[in-house]
This record gives sequence, C-alpha cells and structure tokens, in this order.
Amino acid sequence: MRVVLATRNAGKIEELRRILAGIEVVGLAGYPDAPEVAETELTFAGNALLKARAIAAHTGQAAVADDSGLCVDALNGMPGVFSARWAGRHGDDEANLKLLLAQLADVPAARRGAHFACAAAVAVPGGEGRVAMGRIDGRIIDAPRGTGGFGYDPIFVPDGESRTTAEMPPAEKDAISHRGRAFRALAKILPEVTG
Ligand code: ITT
Repeated sequence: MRVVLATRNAGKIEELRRILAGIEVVGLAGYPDAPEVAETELTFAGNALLKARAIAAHTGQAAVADDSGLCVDALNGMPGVFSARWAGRHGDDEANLKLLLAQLADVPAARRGAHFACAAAVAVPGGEGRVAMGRIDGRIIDAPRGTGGFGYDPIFVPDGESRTTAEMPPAEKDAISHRGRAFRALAKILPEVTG
C-alpha cells in the first residue's frame, strides 16, 4: 500500500515512516504543485481531514494528513490548533516555545498540566475519509531540556516520566506519543478506506 503524506514537516515525515512501517509513505516532495492547504478549521480532526482530502484530490492517490498541537490547561487548551504559529510565524519552534514559557512564567507546577493531541486522517480521491485521534498527557516545565523531537518537546514531560519528550529516544516517544497513538489507530482503519 502507498499513501501520500500531506506534510512538509520533515520531523513528522520521519516519525510517520517509523510508525506506519509496512506502508509505503511518500512525502509531498514529488508533488511540487500540491496546494498549501490553510488550516482553517477550529478542530484538529477538521484540519486533518481538510488536508487529506485536498492532497488526495490533487495527487489522485490515497492521502494521509495529521493536525496536532499542544493544549495547555492554564491557557484554556491553547495553543491548540494554533500551536505551529503561536508566536506569529508558522513553524518557528523556538519562538513558539519561548512565548509559551513566558505566558506560563507565574503558573505554579501544580497547574502546569497539558496534553499533546493529534488527529490522523486518511482520504481517497472520491472524498471518503476517516479520522483517528490520539493524545498524551503531561506537564510543561520551566526551561527547555533535550535535543530530540521538535516543536514543544523540550518543555513537555509526560505523566509518570521525569524526561521531556525531547530527551527520549525516538522509538520511546513514538510508543507513547499522541501521533503514535493516532497513526497506529489509523493504520488499522486504512484498508477500509483505501480498499
Ligand atoms: P504540517 O501542517 O505541514 O503537517 P506543522 O508543523 O504545521 O506541519 P501542525 O499544523 O500539526 O504541523 O502543527 C503542529 C504544531 O504543534 C507543531 O508545529 C509543534 O509546534 C506542535 N507539535 C505537534 N506535535 C508535536 C510533538 O510531537 N512534539 C512537539 N511539538 C509538537
């Protein structure tokens, strides 16, 4: 089975190739004219489906997309769907992380709960699509630690852990991550949609 992955985020492509082992995953590099799909929905599931549908229509192939983000309790679930552009410029991980730490500066340890959420979607050119969700609960620490992963990983410590997800070997993060959970669930329902 071959699916086009609707992302230009290299960190995600790497993670998804590991998680969807056994399925041929191709990125958008071979489709230079693929549309840049604006994430205009207010939910992770809505955005994931929007992207998968647009890329399936453009490529004529089954397409897989995700939308994910960090939901911080003390910020009423934000940055949420705005995680990638929290500080203004899409994908500026360092600025996003610094802004979030500044916003939480006065929030005590007991109220720094957060979770990563991921919606993974598959769509085929006719329009049919399905979504699977995954999440991982944890807390936001005071200062970044670790060099692995991407995005907010250096400031997120999963429940029951002392390391940040940026301090974990990739396979260990995949086993518990929101994206790992969502895509393992999606892998099970992929054949129902792709035939
Ligand atoms: P595409 O839209 O091209 O797939 P993106 O980086 O914009 O790539 P999202 O819209 O899903 O992806 O935004 C997710 C943002 O949420 C991402 O930029 C990170 O800031 C954060 N995020 C999501 N999953 C994460 C993870 O596993 N570790 C750290 N940060 C994560």
